[in-house]
Amino acid sequence: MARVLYYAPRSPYARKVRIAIAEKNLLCELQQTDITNKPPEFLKISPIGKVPVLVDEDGTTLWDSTLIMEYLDETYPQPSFYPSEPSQRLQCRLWEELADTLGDNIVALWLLPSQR
Ligand SMILES: N[C@@H](CCC(=O)N[C@@H](CS)C(=O)NCC(=O)O)C(=O)O
Repeated sequence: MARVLYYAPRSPYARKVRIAIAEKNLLCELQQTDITNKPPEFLKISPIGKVPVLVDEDGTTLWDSTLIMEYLDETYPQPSFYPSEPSQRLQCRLWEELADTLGDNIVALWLLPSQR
């Protein structure tokens, strides 16, 4: 089956995953998803109702951009996104978490209201 990424164009979390997919040169269908009026088939695979959601070629389905990034890096290691050395990896994850937390605030203040 084809790999599919459920995304919204303005989602910074989906964009993070789209960049990793492009850098890793993976074939992937992009399924644009209306997060203000979520289709039932999307809610079936996304218990938290948020994009991004990745459905991999073997049917592996996962959500949350950070979990998707870790999964992609472990499953398709070239080129690698996270450093392998533990302290460098931790630094990278800390910056990613900081960016995601800032993203949460931006999404709450700006992106979602302007899409309604
Ligand atoms: N922690 C999640 C956050 C995902 C997220 O907040 N996505 C937003 C779009 S930017 C969403 O789908 N919101 C829909 C909703 O809250 O109903 C991740 O990193 O994937």
